[in-house]
Amino acid sequence: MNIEKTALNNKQVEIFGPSFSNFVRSIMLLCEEYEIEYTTGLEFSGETVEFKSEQHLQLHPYGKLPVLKHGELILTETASICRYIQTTFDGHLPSKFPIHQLARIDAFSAIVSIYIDKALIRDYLLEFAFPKGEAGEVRLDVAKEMQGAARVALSVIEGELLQGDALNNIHLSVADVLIAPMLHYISTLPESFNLLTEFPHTNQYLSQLMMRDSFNKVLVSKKKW
Ligand SMILES: N[C@@H](CCC(=O)N[C@@H](CS)C(=O)NCC(=O)O)C(=O)O
Repeated sequence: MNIEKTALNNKQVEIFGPSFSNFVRSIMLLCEEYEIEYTTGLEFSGETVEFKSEQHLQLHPYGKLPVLKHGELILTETASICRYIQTTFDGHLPSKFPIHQLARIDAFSAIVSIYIDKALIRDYLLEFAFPKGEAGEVRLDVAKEMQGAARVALSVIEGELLQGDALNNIHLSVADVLIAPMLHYISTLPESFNLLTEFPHTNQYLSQLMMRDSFNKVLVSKKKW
């Protein structure tokens, strides 16, 4: 109980994972929004933890990133981490989102973390970020093959923007911070691979989010694909 109370006053977290990861970026966005101090990288609890090492597997049984440390609490899975941060640091949350809307945001966050991330990031963007061609080149044919599923993912987002209430509300939702780093990465792809241009509401939504200082700070692209 005392430990939990202390946590509420402790506005410092460690994020285990590199700052280029879209999921790490989701947590960084929330930290920026709530003015929480954070670190990123493979340093955790004062030690360097190698990716997929025994230590890493103790933190996450499937060796995934990110992992959060807040005081005594160690937490995995980005959507759960974001929910924890929002409920811990946003005293106004109950008045921002009615319970049914919060439940729909939660459900859409799962859709984003599981299916949309796979289609946009794992199977598509990563072809550019970590090219797997024989001479280290981007396999454009593979990327093209993945465009169908990426378009489906973007149409799910477009549909949610038009008919749902998980995204683009007056107040930022966990689903917003999960989706924004994914969309931002897609927007940085070479012209014929930037599928965002085919989805006007989604494109506009990203532009609006990028007007926030925190998004502008965290969602940077150093890489020229
Ligand atoms: N379900 C996890 C997925 C996290 C995830 O896939 N993270 C990527 C980095 S962005 C990762 O750990 N990739 C390494 C791997 O899959 O082996 C979450 O939502 O946090």
